[in-house]
Amino acid sequence: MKKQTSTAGTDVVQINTEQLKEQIIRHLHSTLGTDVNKASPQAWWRATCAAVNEQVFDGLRNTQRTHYEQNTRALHYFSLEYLMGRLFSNNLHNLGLYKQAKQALSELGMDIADLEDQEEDMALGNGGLGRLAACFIDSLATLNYPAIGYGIRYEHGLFEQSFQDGRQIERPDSWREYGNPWEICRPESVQEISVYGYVETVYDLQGKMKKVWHPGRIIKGIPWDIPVVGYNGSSVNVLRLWESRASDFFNWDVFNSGGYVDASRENIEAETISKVLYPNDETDAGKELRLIQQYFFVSCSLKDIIRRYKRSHGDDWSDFAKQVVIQLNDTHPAVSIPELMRILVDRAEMQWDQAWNLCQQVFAYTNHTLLPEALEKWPVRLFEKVLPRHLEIIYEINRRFLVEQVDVLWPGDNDKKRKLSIIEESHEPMVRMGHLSVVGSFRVNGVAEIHSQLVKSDLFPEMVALWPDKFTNVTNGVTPRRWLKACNPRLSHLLDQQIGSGWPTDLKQLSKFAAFADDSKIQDAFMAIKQQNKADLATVVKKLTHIDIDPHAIFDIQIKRLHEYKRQHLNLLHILALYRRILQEPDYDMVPRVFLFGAKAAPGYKLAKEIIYAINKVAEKINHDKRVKNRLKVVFMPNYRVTLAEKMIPAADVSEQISTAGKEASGTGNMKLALNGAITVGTMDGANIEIAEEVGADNIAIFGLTVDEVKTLDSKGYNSMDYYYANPEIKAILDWLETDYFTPGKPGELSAIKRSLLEGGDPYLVLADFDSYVKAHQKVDGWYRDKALWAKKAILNTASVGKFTSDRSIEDYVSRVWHLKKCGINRN
Ligand code: F58
Repeated sequence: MKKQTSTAGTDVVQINTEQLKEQIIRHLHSTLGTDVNKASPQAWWRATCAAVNEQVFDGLRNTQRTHYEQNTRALHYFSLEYLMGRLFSNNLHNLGLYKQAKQALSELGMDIADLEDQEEDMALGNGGLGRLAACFIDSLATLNYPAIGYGIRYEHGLFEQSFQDGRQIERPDSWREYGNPWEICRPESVQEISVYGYVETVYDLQGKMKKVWHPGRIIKGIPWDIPVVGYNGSSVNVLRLWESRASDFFNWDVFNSGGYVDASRENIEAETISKVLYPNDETDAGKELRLIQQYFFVSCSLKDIIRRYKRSHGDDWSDFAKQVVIQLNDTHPAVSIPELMRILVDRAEMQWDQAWNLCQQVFAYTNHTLLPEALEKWPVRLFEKVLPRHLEIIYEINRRFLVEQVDVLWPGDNDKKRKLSIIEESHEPMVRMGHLSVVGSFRVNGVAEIHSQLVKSDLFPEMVALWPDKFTNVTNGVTPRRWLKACNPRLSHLLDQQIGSGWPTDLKQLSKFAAFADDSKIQDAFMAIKQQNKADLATVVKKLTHIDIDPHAIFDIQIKRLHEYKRQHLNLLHILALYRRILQEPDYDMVPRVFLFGAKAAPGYKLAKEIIYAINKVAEKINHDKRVKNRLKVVFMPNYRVTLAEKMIPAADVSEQISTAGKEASGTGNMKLALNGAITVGTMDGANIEIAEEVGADNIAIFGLTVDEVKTLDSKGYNSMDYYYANPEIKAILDWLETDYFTPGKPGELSAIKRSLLEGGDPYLVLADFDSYVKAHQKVDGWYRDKALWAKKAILNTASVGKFTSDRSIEDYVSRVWHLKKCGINRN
C-alpha cells in the first residue's frame, strides 16, 4: 500500500484494485464463511463492506488518538434523527475508493450497483431535520472538526410505504434485521439512566437541604458507533447511537418467585424505548414514550461526555465549557438542560448559579419550525411522573428567569411573565420546550435568513429584547459529496473536466462553470447528461410502478414529506387544470410533462393521506386517458427515501418548492435539485429566497404571496370562497374532485381536499396562490421550448448554488456558535 497526498493535502492510504480484490476474497472466506463460486450478492456486499472497513477503522483509530492527544474542544450534536441513507457508496467515495472497488468487483464478476442495492437505507429520521444532521456530520468530518453525533439506535426507522388501491399502507422498517456492517458495539461505554420515582428532601448534618431522586426504574444504554468518514482522507468521526435495554437481564427476585412473565415484561418495556422512530412530521403527540426516548438518549449522551471529560480533568469543572459545546437539533433534546443542571447541582454538588452559568455556556439551540402545532410542549403532569426531579429544576430555572430577567426589564408586567414563562398556564399546564431551549442556550439560530428573522419577530420577540445577541442565522446546506458527486456521476465528470476536481470540498468553485452557460457544446453535454439521467429514472419508474414515462418530457418533481403547508395539493390542482384544458381543447399546446411525487404522510395525518390517495387516483385516470396523448403523466413513487432521492434528483428538470410563504423554515431538497440543474418553481419562502438571490431572477420561477402579503391577507381575513366563485377553473376542478370521475362508482371519495380548501378555510392559501402558480408553470413551459435557453438556465443553477454546501453551514456554525479549531489527523 502506498501513501498518497490527496487534493485536501492530507495523507490518504490508497489501495489498488488488486489489493482490494484480495481483501474482498479474504473477507468472503474468513468473515462470511463462503466462497466466490457460491456467495450471494448479500455476501459479496458484506465482504466488500468488511474490506472497506479496514480503511475506515484505520482512520477512526487515528482520529480518536489525535483528538485524545490534542485534548481538543469538540462539538456534540444532539439529534433524535439521522437520515443517513446508504453508507456503502458514500464511504467508498469519501475514501476515494469508489473506482477501484467498481473495477475490483467487476473483475470478480460482480456489478457494484447490484451490491449497492443489497443495503437497506438507514432511515433514522423523518425528513429535512434528520437529513440535515446527516449532511452536517459528513461536513464536520470532511472539515476536520472534532465532533460527535449522538442519537438513538432505533430498531425500526421510518416506516416503509406502499400503496394499496392508491392508499398509503405503512409497514415497519427493519433495516438491520440481518445486521449492520457499519456499526461497532461499545460495551465498555454502557450507561445507566433513571426514570419515574419520587424526590425526597433531606437535610445533611449542617442543615443543608438536598434533593434526592429515588428512581422508579433504571435503564441501560448501549452505545453503537457508526464511523463517519470525511471526504478525501480527512477525519473519521463517530455517530454514537444508544440502544435501550433493561438494566439487569432479569429481575431475579421476581423471576425466582415464579414471575418470569413479569420480569421479562420489564425487559420488553425497557427495550421499547429505542424500538421505533416517531413518524410524526411537524406535529408532536404528547406521548410518554417519546419523552422517555428524549430523556434516555440525552442522559446517556451527557454521561458519556462527562465520563470523557473527567478522564482528563477529574472533578475540576473549570474547563468544561471550553471543551464541550452541545448543539440541540430542535427542542427534542432540550431536556438535556435540566439534566445537566441535575448532574451538576445534585451530583457534583455545585452551587446553582455556577451550574447555570456553565449550562448557558454549553448549549446552543437550532429552531427548525414556526408552525405553532409543532412547537413542543409536554404536560407538566407527564413530566412529574417521568422526570420528577427535572420538573423541579425547570420550575427553579423558570422562577429565577422570571424574577431576575423578565421582572427586571418589565417590572410588574404579568402579561409578559405569562408569555415568557417556561410553564404555560393553560387548563392543562405545559412545559414549553422552545422557551426552555432559548433560556438555557447561549445561542439560538434559525435555518434560513427569513426564518431566522421570523424566529425573532414572531416567535420570541421578548427573548430578543432580553438577549439581542443570542439570536443568529445559519442557512442550511447539503453535502455535495452525496448530492452531486456520488448521485450524479455524469455531471460530476463534466464538472471535473471543465472546472477541475476541487469543487466537492470548495463548492463556490462551481461558479467557474457559469462561463460555459452560453457555450453550445457544454449546453449539449449538460442536456445529454440530463437526458441519460432521465432515461435511468424512467427505468426505475417502470420497475416500481409499471408506468411508462417519456424521458423527453419535462420531469417536474416534488419530493418531501407530505404536509398541507408544503402544498402537494396545489401541485395536484395545477395538474387537474392542465388535464381539463387538454380535454376541453384536444390540441392544447404544451410541452409534455411528467409530474413525479415522492412523499410519506405521518400515519395519523388524515388529510395528508387523502392527498396521496387523490394524487394516485388522478394519476390512474390521466395515465390511461388516450386523449391526453402523453402530454401528461403523473407518478407517485412508493417508499420515498434517501436512496430514491439520489435517483430522482439528477433527473429533475423542474423543482417544486411551493410552500406557503413563512411556513417552510428552509428546505434542503430545493438546494439539492438546483445543484443538479433543476429549475425551481417556488414561493418566496425559506431558503428559496436565498436560492433566488444566488441564481438570479431569470433562472427561477418565483410565484405567490410573500411573507408580508400572507400576513396582510391573514389579518384582513382570507376567504377562500371568494376565489372559488371568482375563478371558474378553480371551481370546476374542485367540483370535479367531488364527482366519481376519478373514483368510478364512488363519488365524494376525493372531497376531503375541497372541504379543507372551502369549509376548512384553506389555512395554507392554496387558492390564493393558484393563479400565479399556473402562470409560473406557463413561463417554465415557454422556457423549455427553447433548448439553448433552458440549458443556460439549468447550467446557471448548478453554477450558482455553491453557497448551499453544508461545509459553509458548518463554517458558519463554527464562527457564530461553536468556535472550534480544525484538527488535522496524524497517521502512522
Ligand atoms: C425541517 N423540519 C423543516 N422536522 O421543515 C425544513 O424547512 C428544514 O429545511 C429542515 O427541517 C432542516 O432545517 C423537519 O424536518 C421534522 O421532521 C420533525 C421530526 C420530529 C417531529 C417534529 C418534526
